[in-house]
Amino acid sequence: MPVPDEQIFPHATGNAISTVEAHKEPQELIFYAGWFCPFVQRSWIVLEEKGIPYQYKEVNPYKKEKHFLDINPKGLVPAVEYHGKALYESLVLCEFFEDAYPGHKPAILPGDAYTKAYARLWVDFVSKAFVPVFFRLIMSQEPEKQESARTELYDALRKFAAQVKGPYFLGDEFSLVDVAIVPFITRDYILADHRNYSREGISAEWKQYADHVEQRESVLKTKSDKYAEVYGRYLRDEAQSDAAKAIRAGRVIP
Ligand SMILES: N[C@@H](CCC(=O)N[C@@H](CS)C(=O)NCC(=O)O)C(=O)O
Repeated sequence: MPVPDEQIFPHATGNAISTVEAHKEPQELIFYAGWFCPFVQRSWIVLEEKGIPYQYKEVNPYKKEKHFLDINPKGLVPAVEYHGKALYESLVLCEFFEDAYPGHKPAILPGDAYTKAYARLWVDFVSKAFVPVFFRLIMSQEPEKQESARTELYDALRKFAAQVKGPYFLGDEFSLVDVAIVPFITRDYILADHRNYSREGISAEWKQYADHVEQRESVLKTKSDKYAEVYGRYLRDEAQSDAAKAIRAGRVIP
């Protein structure tokens, strides 16, 4: 029997347990999270990078409970309540944290207008050219569909890696571009185990970048060790998440 989405493992595991434990106390910023979610990990990394006080609340978004739909009508994690007002969308939240907590460093977007716009261009590339094909490759069952998704994924990551200044995407400073992609790097062992993916098969630049960025402290602090159990539903093409339904229907993921 397939495991329904609403019965996923209920809490963070691995390194992320102690980060969750350290953020139980009420704060003016409530972070509604799912430990397993790569989009959550983006916003969580920025909270940890900046040392912003937040209260972590685990939500199972597949249950679509009313109290959570009141915060995010889309019913997706991550979401926040800030002084009683709600916001959601991982990348919007990352920029919100930067704007709402200007005293909390490091900045995740460069001060220079051109470089900031350039960073946003590559965040957009991650959202459009990489994330959908990451899910499509995991969900593909037939060998020829896997092959075509893998070719598309490799092509996107080669283009991305060719722009990496090193060690981070923009050079010495960790930025929103790294934040946007690193949760998927943390989970790429699932592709390596099941979809014939390898970092070195993409390019030496990609491997060097991926090996380095996944060791960032904020990434390690927000990392769980049970991702493979969640992605089993995707690997068997049984997931009923909004993203999985969109990928199957050829729609843009929500
Ligand atoms: N575009 C959203 C995507 C968030 C998202 O898809 N979250 C998933 C978990 S990884 C979710 O809440 N899924 C619940 C569902 O699909 O019903 C973002 O970047 O925040």
